[in-house]
Amino acid sequence: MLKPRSTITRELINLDGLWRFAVENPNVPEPWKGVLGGNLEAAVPSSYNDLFADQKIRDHVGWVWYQRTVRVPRGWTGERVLLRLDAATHEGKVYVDDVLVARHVGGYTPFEADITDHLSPGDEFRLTVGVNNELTSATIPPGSISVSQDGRRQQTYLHDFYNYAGLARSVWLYSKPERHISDITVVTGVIGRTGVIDYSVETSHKTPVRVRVLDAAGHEVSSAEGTQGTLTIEDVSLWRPGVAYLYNLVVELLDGEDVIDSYTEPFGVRTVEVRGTQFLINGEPFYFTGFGKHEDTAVRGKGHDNAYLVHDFQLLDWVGANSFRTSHYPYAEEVLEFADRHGIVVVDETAAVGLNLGVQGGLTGVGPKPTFSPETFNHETQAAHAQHLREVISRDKNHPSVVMWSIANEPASNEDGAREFFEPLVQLARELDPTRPLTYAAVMFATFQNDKIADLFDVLSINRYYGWYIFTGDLQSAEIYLERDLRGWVEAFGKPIMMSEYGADTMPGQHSIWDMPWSEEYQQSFLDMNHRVFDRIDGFVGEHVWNFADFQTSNGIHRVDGNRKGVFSRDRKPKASAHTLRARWTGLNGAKPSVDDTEETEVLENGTTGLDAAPALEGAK
Ligand code: BDP
Repeated sequence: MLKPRSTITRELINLDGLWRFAVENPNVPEPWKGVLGGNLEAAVPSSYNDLFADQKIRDHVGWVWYQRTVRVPRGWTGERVLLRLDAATHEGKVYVDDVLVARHVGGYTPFEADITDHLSPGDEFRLTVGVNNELTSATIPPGSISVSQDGRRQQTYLHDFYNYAGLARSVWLYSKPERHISDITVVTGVIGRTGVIDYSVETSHKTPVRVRVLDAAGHEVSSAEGTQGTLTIEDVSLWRPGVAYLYNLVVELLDGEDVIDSYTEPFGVRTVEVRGTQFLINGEPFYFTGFGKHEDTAVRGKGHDNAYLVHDFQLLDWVGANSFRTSHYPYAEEVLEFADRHGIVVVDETAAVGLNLGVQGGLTGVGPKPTFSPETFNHETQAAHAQHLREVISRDKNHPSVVMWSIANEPASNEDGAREFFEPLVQLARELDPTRPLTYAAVMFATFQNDKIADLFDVLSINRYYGWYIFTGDLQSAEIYLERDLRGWVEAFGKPIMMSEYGADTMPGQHSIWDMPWSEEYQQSFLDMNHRVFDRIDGFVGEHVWNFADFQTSNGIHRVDGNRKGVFSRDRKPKASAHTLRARWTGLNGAKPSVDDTEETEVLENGTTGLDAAPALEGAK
């Protein structure tokens, strides 16, 4: 799906700003039919939850309404007019005056409405957007809704980050010609010094197509005709981690000599490949350093913010990170474009977080239900996951920064039914994008002995909390069990392996000379312990600390104003561990840290394994 852009044939108006806002009201069943009642206004883009000093709005489960007036420029006569919402979390309904023009389920992917037939250029209209925050077994991510004793609807879900909702990304009005370009796919390869670009263009009508490649200075370096073909760039400048180089693909629809539509898609020339236990970018082994992140800041929740975008990337650079995972949902497109321009490598994750009922056990004393069954996560869930996958890959396929898709975070890959659930999704992802490796982040309960899906994927991403949720404060035992666990995966699957999550909650200002959980020193020692293990394992291709910054979570006794595993606080101040990481990562340039501690840890031979230790985690979370 093309991002709306202003070109010589297309105009673009940003609709961000303050919109009228109201929570659904049973007395006003069709709120789009007039001006929204009340006097609330909400910022777009922003999640709405933390904007108002009103617990009822924050906790509301169901629809909220946004509204503003929009004028279609008089000059757009003869053009198609579209509305584009970069996201409505988790479901959106769009009305132009009284008419429903679009409905979309899935909170982290864009959707559009062609509204040409509902108005005339020069007209002003009432744009009303309903947004629903409900999560069920038919949504990705999943959740469930219950009704409290006093009749309030309550949402529960299987991930810890707070269920922020609303219009957290931009809204656009744009024009495009009647005969237009509807999609572009760019796949790049390299032979010697020559860049080889396979392109394909979809158009609304059968019309001649011309494509031209411009280098960063705007010089044409290659061209071709037709809706698909191969372009070559001599003496190509590659897109490399840390050294981004972007070309522009200018696609034009022609009517004789006239250009009837034009669209410019930036792209980078690079290759990605998994070979043996190596992850190769441009044929060179790449070692991931960085974080799992969140879209999360105070007040705006998951609202996209360019100031935080710039600052977060500055901090990534400062700390020596070369990559991050879009845990646990695809981020705003601006984030990927920024990564493209600045050479940061991205593992693009879907919103399939929490396909795991196992984590519900423990404290409640009630045994967990099977995750995959007709009554729990079933064909409907799988269909929602498949649709989400289509939308993510369609949106993000041309970003050079995206080197791998993460299909899910911590699914119950150890449970019966996991293979039946995931095998068709893996197949679908490979059909949609045969070029990028696939991974999923494996939960602690999924071990190399009981995991049912790892062989379907290219890279093993492992989430482990030895020294935090288990062996809390006992880094010596943690080190032994972590090493045994990771070596088991390496030996069982012979695939590249990376640590996709490891982290310890830390209160800035809390200090200790002992291994004291929550202290800044403990977070440092915890990371050091993990790093010693990683450096001893061949086939290890990367480390993503959990998390880049502290983030807001749902209410619960395990969190103090959110998850505190950030290496930076929520307002982006470094904890001591930021300096530990900076010392380790700076100057690596994608190479694996050298092993300066080659001493092997003695592995326990008493029969206990990481698998045996896992149940302790259930009670701990
Ligand atoms: C992992 C989840 C992540 C959590 C983290 C934690 O993947 O989303 O925030 O645990 O508990 O299981 O900090």
